[in-house]
Amino acid sequence: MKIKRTFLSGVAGVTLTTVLALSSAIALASGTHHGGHGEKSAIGVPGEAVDVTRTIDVKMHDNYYEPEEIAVKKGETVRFKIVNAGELVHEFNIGTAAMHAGHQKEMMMMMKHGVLEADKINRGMMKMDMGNGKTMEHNDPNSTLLEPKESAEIIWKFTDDAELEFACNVPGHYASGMMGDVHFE
Ligand SMILES: [Cu+2]
Repeated sequence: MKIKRTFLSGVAGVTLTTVLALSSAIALASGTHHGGHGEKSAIGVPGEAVDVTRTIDVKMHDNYYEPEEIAVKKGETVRFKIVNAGELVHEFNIGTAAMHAGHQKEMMMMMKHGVLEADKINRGMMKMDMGNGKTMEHNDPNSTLLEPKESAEIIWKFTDDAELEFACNVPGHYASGMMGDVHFE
C-alpha cells in the first residue's frame, strides 16, 4: 500500500480514471497474494468466547502501545483486554495499513465535527446523521475507541496470515508511531 501511495503522487498528471484503474489492479494483485477475497475478510472475523485460547493485555499510552508488537497463529482466537492508561483518547483497531489510512480520514472528520476531542468522546453525537445517511458510530467488532481510564475487550479470530497492524487512528497518533505489527508465528 505504501507503493500505491507513492505511485499515485508520482502520476498527478495522469487522468483520475487511469490512476483508479491501475491502483485497483494493484489492489487485486495484492489481495490474491494474501489468498483472500478483499482485505476485509483477510483481517479475520469476530471470535467466540468459547474458542479463546489466549488473552493479550494491551495498554494504550500517549502515544504508544504496550506491547509494541503482537504475535499470533493463523486460526487462533485471541481475547484482547485493552486499557487506556493515557490522558488522551486512543483506539485499538486491527486492520491493514490501507484500512487504517481510510479510517484516519473518518476520525479527522469526527474531530472536525466535535464528536471527538483530544481527551473526550461525545458518544451521543456519533448517532447523528451526517447529512448523507451515515452516522459516525464506532462499534466495528475489530476496533474500540476509549477515553482515558476506560477499558474494553475484543475477541478476534485471525483467519488469514494477512499483513495486519493494530493502530490508533485518532488524528496524529498513527503518524507519531501509535501502531504495531501483528506477526504470524
Ligand atoms: Cu492514540
